[in-house]
Amino acid sequence: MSSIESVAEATAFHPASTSSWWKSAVVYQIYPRSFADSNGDGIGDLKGITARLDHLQLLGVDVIWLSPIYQSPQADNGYDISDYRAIDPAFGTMEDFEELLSAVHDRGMKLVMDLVVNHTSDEHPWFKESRSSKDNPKRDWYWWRPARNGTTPGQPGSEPTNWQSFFSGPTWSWDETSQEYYLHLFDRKQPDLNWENPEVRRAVYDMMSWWLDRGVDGFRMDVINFISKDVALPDGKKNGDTYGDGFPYFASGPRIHEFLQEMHQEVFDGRTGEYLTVGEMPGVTWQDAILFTDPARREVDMVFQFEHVSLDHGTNKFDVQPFDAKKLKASLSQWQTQLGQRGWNSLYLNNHDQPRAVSRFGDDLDHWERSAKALATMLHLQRGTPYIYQGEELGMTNYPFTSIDQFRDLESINHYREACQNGADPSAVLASLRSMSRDNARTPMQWDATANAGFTTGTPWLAVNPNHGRVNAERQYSDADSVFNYFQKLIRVRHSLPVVAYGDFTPLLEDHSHVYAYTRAYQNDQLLVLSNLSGQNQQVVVGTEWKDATLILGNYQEASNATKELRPWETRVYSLETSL
Ligand code: ISL
Ligand code: CA
Repeated sequence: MSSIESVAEATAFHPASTSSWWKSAVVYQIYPRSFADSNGDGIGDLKGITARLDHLQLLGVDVIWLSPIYQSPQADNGYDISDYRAIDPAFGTMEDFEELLSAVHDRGMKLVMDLVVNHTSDEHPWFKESRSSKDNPKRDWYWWRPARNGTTPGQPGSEPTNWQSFFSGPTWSWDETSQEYYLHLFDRKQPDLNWENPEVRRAVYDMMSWWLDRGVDGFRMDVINFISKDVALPDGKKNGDTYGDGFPYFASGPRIHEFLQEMHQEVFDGRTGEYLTVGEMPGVTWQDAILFTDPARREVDMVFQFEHVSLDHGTNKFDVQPFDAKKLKASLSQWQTQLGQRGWNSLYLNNHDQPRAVSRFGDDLDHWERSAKALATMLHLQRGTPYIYQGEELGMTNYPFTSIDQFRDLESINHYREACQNGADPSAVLASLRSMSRDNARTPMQWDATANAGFTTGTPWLAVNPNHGRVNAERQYSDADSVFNYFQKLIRVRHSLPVVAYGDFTPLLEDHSHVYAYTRAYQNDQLLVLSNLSGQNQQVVVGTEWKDATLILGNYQEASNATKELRPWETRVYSLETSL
C-alpha cells in the first residue's frame, strides 16, 4: 500500500495549462467561529486561524475559504452583515486580518472571502436609511411592498406574497414606522437587497474591488442565484395550509446571468491576479450550471449545487429520508458527465450548513474511519474542485444532541418552535434536528484530547463533540493510517496526477446499488476508482484491462482481488498507463 507514495512523490506538481489554476487545487473551508479561539472568549477568531496554519499546510490544501468575518450582529453567525468593510470584533481587527492574509500568502496558499450580497443585516446603515421613510433615497435598495389588498396590515395573511422563509415564518416583516413590509428570504434580520437598482450593484462591485485591492484571491458567493427576482412577486404554489413556495420566483430569476456577467466585467476584468469565484446556488440544475460556469460566458468559475445534498430530504430538509447510495451515484455522475465539456464542478459533501458526511452518508459507528476515507475518495477523484470543510479531514461526526437547549442555529431553533406549535411530537422533531441540524457541522474543531479539544481555554459557544478524545488532529498526525493522512494523499494525488485534474469521467456499474465505480482518462493515463458505500461485501466486475493496473490508494492494508470483491466500505484506486 505504499505505491501511492512513489506515484505521488515522484511526479512534480503539474501546473494548470490554462489560467484555470483551480482545476488542480483543493479548497479548505474555515468556519471562523468554530475553528480556533485565541483569547479564551469561547469564539474562534482570526488570530486563532493564523496560529493554526501549519495544519492546513501539512494537509496540503491550496486555498482557504473563510466564512464571513465582517461586522455583524451575528443573528446568522455572520451571514447578516452590517459593515462589509469592517471585521467583527468577535473575530479580531483589520490588522489581524492583514496578518492572516499575508501568513496565508507566505505559505503559498490563497484566501477566498465569503460574499453575502443577496441580503444585508437589518442593522446595516443602508437598511437603516431605507426603512427610515418611504421617500428616503435608499428606500428602493430593498424590497418594500404594501400589505395585501383588503387585509389588515401587520396581521398574518396580509403579507405581499405567501412565500415561506428558509428560517420558518413568512418572508415578509411589517415595518411599523414606514407602514410597509420588507422582503427577507432568510431571517427578519436579513433583508434582501434590490439588485434591480443599479446603485445597489455599483455599491457591491465597489466593495468587492476594495477587498481585491487588499489582496484577497476571490469570493464564495452566498445564495448568489437569488439576487434576480421576478419583480411581479407572484404568490407561490401552496405547500401546506399557510405558505406557498416562492422558489420559482426568486431562484435564478430573469436577470441572473446579466447580473453575474456585469459583476465579472466590473470587478474582475482588467485585473491580472489568479482569482477563484464560486457561486452558491440552491436549486441550480446542471443545465443552468453549464451556463453559469462556461468560461466563455464569464460569470463564475464554478457553482455549489444542492442536488446530492437534497436526496435525503422529504417534504423539507427536516423530513429525513434514508441514504440511498444509488441515488447519490446517479446524481453526482450526471453532474460529472453533463458539466464535462463546458462547465466545471465543485465537489463537496460538507460545509457549515450540512450535517457531517461520515454520519450522513457513511457509518460513524462500525466503519467510521473506512467510510470517511471511502467517501473522500469517491468525491475527490472526480472532475472538479474539491472542498474540504474543517474537521472533515479528521472524520468529525454529528453531535449526539439530546435537548433543544444545546442548539445555537436559528434555523434549527425556529424550526423546532414552529413544528411543535403545529402539533409535531417534540422528540420526533429533536430526532430530525439530530441528523439534519446545521449545528452538527459547527461544533468546535477537534485539535486534541484536552478539555475543549484544544479549541478554547474558555467556554465554547457551542459544545465540543464528546468524541474528541478519539477523533482529533493531534492523534491523527502521527498515525499513518489516519483519516487526516489519507486526505493528505488524496490532495497529493490531485496535485501530481494530471488525470485527476483534467481527465474525462466515465461512470461504471451504474446499476450497482452500493458500489460507486468510475474511470478517469487523460492522454495515456487512466484511473479506476472503486468505492463500496456499504457495510457489506460487494461483488464487482470490471473490464479485464484493469488486471495489470497498479493499486495506488486504498483503505485496507492487506491486498485483495478488488476487481472481484470489495470489503465493507472498501475503496481502491488503480492506475493504468496505456501506450498509444
Ligand atoms: O441550510 C439551509 C437552509 O435549509 C440552506 O438552504 C441554506 O440556507 C442555503 O444553503 C443558503 O445558505 C447560505 O445562506 C444563508 C446562510 O444561513 C447559510 O449559512 C449560507 O451558507 C443565508 O445567508
Ligand atoms: Ca476568541
